[in-house]
Amino acid sequence: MKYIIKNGTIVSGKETKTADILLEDGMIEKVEENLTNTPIAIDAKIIDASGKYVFPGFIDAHTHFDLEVSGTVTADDFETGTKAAIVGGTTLVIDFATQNKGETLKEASSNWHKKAEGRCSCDYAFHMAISDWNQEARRQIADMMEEGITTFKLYMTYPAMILNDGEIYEVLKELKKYGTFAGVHCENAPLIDAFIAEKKAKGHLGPDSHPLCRPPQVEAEAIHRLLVIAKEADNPVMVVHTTSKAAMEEIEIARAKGQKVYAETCPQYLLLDDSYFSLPDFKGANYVCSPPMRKSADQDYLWEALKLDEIQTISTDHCSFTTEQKKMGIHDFTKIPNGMPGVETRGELMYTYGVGQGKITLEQMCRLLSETPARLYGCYPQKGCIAPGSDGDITIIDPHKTKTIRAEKQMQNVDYAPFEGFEIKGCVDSVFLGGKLVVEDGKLVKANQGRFISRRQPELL
Ligand code: DUC
Ligand code: ZN
Ligand code: ZN
Repeated sequence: MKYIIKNGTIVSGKETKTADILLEDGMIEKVEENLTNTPIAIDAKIIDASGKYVFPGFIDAHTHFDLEVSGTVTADDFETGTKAAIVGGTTLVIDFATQNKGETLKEASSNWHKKAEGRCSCDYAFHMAISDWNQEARRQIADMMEEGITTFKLYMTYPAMILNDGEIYEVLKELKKYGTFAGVHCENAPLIDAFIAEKKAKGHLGPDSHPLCRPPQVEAEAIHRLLVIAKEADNPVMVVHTTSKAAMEEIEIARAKGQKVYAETCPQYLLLDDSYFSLPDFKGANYVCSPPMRKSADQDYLWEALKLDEIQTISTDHCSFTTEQKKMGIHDFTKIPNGMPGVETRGELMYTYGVGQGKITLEQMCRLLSETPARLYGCYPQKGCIAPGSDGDITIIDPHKTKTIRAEKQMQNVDYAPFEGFEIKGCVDSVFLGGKLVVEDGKLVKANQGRFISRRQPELL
């Protein structure tokens, strides 16, 4: 099927313009004015996008689907997670293939391919999370690059995945040889353990203790340390899920000294605060994620950083558990599986509360959700771009359409919605994936069209 998306306001990282888009054979064939008046239009289906915003499909570069955490498995697997992603306008997720200790990187990659293959309703790619650094892992970085798994992830906390500072240094230095970088989860693990021991000794075992054991300084210290390590390794690094003013300040100081540092944040750190951890009836557990949400002053600081282009990407850290799973920690907050859903709501939240409230521009939204992740993660201009030759991945937002976020209406396989009751003004209307119309009027009409995206080396912006 051939489509012409007519008269939409096409958004790029640089500008907005009104034009028509011809989609054919999975690709964007033409972006020109008045295509519907040409012979090309005869056998094309016309989609009228007048008054709507036409974005390159959104990329969520931070999801955890079908991941084992704390003795349970995330509620969303690749089937439910990518259905939620696509109705939210995300046409590519980059999930974390995770090496368990004792496994090789190739085994981890093969495990993740098995989890995802044939089940995805949006395109998917993998970063490789290295949890066991040894000679074999070092050798297999080359294999990962060959396979199109061209970016990596390291954890400075979580016993199952943590690497020490020396190991992080070695990995970052090795990645430099391949012209690539890692995203790093920055928290000071021993300090968290000491704070937890104090809370437990006092009998403070509820979810409200969670943020107190992982305060902003625990994150900021780890970021500082990571940036010292990255400087020694002489390689750029991505600080994932940046939550706070203290965290951003560490990044800004390093940048001021000439270091290349990328920063990612997530909607929960922009729109939710730490008061959610104190919700009654164990509802605070639904918000337990690491690092935790902060104060409203931190939110303001992050919005300002977005406005100043100091943050490069907005992803979700989608890592969902049902309220039943969260109950694993009913008597001990450290047993609550960490993570929240979010893959479905990111685009609409960022449009409504970012663009709609004048905090970011349409062009910035395009850079944060599409163009920059595509560049940094080695798939631009195949993704992240509306231009002839790019994949036919398009997300159309209707700025006049409204809704209220409700758990019972969501595709995410969870019985609660972290943004329950949030009003949306600017809904995902239609989504094209590989030139196919897969979401119409906000509803999934064609499932299972996703394919694996083998990526190239990043653009080290
Ligand atoms: N944080 C979470 O809350 N969940 C998954 C992984 C992470 O870093
Ligand atoms: Zn993390
Ligand atoms: Zn994560």
